[in-house]
Amino acid sequence: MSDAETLFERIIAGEIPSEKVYEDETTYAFRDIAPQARVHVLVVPKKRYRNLAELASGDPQLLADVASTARKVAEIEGIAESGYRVVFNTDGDAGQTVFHVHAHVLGGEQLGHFGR
Ligand code: DGP
Repeated sequence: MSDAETLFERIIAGEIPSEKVYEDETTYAFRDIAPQARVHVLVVPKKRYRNLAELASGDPQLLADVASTARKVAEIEGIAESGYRVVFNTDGDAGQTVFHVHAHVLGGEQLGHFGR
């Protein structure tokens, strides 16, 4: 992992404004700037790992915290019952653009199926 700070460290630090949905000791959740669904919230661990694979091997408890925050976001946003999707884009073919692992929580409408 490079030491270069990513956009999300600056968002977590409040240096770049964001629309916060939830925060606790280890995670921060905020609205995506370019929503792909009626509800589109990003959940990030405050400690940076590059992607899901590095988070899973480096700090499984923190991955569990991210999953727990995704569930809380769904409850806060009122989509826990209707259903929602949680996505971790990982590197090149998935189009990951910010290399600070984040879960996309998507819902609030019928989502299209996976694919190209
Ligand atoms: P990914 O492609 O999985 O790396 O997703 C990065 C997401 O980050 C993308 O959906 C757009 C979002 N994003 C990029 N810049 C900003 C920003 O400055 N503020 C917010 N709230 N979201 C951002």
